Amino acid sequence: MNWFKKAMIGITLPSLLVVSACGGGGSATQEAGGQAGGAPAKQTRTLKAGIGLNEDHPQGQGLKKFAELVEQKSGGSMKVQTYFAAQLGDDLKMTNALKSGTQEITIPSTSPLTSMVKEFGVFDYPFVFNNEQEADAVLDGPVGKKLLDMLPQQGLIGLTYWENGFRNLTNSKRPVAAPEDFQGLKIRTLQSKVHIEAFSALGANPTPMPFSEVFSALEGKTVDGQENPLPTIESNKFYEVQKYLSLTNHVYTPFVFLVSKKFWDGLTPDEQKILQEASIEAGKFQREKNREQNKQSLENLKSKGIEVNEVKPEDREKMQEIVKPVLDKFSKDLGEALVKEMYDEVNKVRGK
Ligand code: TK8
Repeated sequence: MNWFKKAMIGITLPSLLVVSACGGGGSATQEAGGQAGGAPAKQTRTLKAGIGLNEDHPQGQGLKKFAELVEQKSGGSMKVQTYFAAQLGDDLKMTNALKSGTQEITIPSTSPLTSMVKEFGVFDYPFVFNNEQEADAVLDGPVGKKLLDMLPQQGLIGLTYWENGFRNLTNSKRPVAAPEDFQGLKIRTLQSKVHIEAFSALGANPTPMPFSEVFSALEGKTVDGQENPLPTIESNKFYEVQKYLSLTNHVYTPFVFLVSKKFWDGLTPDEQKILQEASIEAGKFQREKNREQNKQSLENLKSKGIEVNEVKPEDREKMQEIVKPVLDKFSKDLGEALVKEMYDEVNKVRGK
């Protein structure tokens, strides 16, 4: 075959290029013969992207949007294979797969990443944000950037933040409205020291575990409760195994959009730009969907029969006071300047 025919195949039939399913560094295929005739070889890359939540959850919708955008922006030369519902493993397992280069993309909660970058613990502080706009300001501002900049030394590239959201407590024992109601409750928590110690301070019995084990732990009563944003409580059907939903809104969890550094370093600047732009664009879409779904899920959960209770502002303040010494202790370790910068940014949004 002469160079012209080869080039034509590259232009008109890129989808016929065979893509090998190798693991490391994303599978890339070059047409045999490569540069020989002067026409640059067309590379097709296939990226494996996995998340912990379901396809119908805003995180899943966001990932599908990201895949579409990457395919569009690259003219089909980059393809994203999507995996939902922890099919490729939980947040930590997938993040480790990125480090070793056997998976290209994942979008975990920041909390389990505290075992790699402890400073992510500042996002586990309860009662920092009152609304999503305050979270956006911190995540999209210098504090969020500082944390993303700590990822490359862990073999990870952090492109942007998506939204997991404000967490609410569910349990099978009683409505939780005041601090005393936490007493003795066995609660599944995220794998984060800040979460574990904050729940202990409130008198609960925290049991950290990966997300995919939560439903059966609730069902088998290994734990009494768990806490997650409303869209997750609905999408993962926790209402089937929980009686009470308390609108604690006690903490906001970000998702962080991660790419394997091993893979990233082998990309052209153009390819990197495509992923960067697509992750941010899809992130805007995902945040919007999540905020809509949050309202919708509250209605849906009520109609499923879970008993919902509010938390009075004064009880929230009491909870805040109880966890304060825990947070002061962590700030010494995570960096008082960083923590201050986070609160300053929030106060700026509040006009203080
Ligand atoms: C999904 C997790 C989950 C998180 C948790 O992978 O573990 O409770 O809130 O949604 O990131």
